[in-house]
Amino acid sequence: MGFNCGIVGLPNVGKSTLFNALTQTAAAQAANYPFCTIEPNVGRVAVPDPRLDELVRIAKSQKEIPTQLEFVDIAGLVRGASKGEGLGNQFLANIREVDAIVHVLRCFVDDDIKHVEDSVDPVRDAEIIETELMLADLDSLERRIVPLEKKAKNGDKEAKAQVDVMTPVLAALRDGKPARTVAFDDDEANRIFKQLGLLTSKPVVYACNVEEASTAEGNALSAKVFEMAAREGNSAVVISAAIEAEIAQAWAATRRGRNSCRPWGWRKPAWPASSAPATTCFT
Ligand SMILES: Nc1nc2c(ncn2[C@@H]2O[C@H](COP(=O)(O)OP(=O)(O)OP(=O)(O)O)[C@@H](O)[C@H]2O)c(=O)[nH]1
Ligand SMILES: [Mg+2]
Repeated sequence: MGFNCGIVGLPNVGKSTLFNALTQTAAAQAANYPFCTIEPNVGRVAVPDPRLDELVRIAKSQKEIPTQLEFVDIAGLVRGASKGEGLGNQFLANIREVDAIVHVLRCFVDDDIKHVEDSVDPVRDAEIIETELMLADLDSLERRIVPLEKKAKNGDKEAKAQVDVMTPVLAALRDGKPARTVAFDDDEANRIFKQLGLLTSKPVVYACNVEEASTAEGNALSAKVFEMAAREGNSAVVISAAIEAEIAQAWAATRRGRNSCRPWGWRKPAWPASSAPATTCFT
């Protein structure tokens, strides 16, 4: 079974550009105006794994089917989205089922690319998005708990178990804390918690979108995001979505020209493996 990631962030920060880089396509329209994406873009990429190559070799398998990562690129969220600002928050339903959230944060300065908050501050932006995700979770739980409480009062055990999980999560959300801060120590409660599909219960990877020159080391803005991620127990990576998308598309075009990675056995490309597209074939 593959792993699914939902890509979130403010408008115009590079979400679709990153989606195109990851999927080696130009499938998602990426353009310099907020709310360019309206309908979600869904793409899958194969994850290269040298261990699988070795198993295929030993077992002399006819086919090698690598695991897949699915990415869902959705419309940008803005401050007040839960109250209908911008495009609202209805499209978050498209990422309720994902395993992890990739949160794209603008860490590049470029006066030609409009920022909806009119200044570049990735930590503030992260808080805006996290607040909107918490409000979406709060709204969804508040609607779901009412009928369950009635059932629980009438002796429905499953409903009672769900209410027992939802109640501390609601308290945390009302207190401005994400659902992931609530811990349960029994398996059944954890199963119910996972089934709630709360956006703020999912692990987050902050993708710091920096200018090309800072791809290797990051910059002062991405350093602040790394500090925030460490405090929260989340992770962060540095990317330059624009240059990654360019490389990925050039690489995909070359590969189409050659038909496939096999049977020629390609040489390692000039750029380091860490910045190579996910479906790059190394031999
Ligand atoms: N200078 C610079 N521009 C970038 C970078 N990444 C993306 N952009 C530009 O920023 C603009 C917005 O990029 P998108 O990928 O469409 O942004 P988005 O977050 O999907 O925006 P919405 O769909 O409107 O929410 C485009 O013009 C991109 O070329 C970057 O690393 N540096
Ligand atoms: Mg977009």
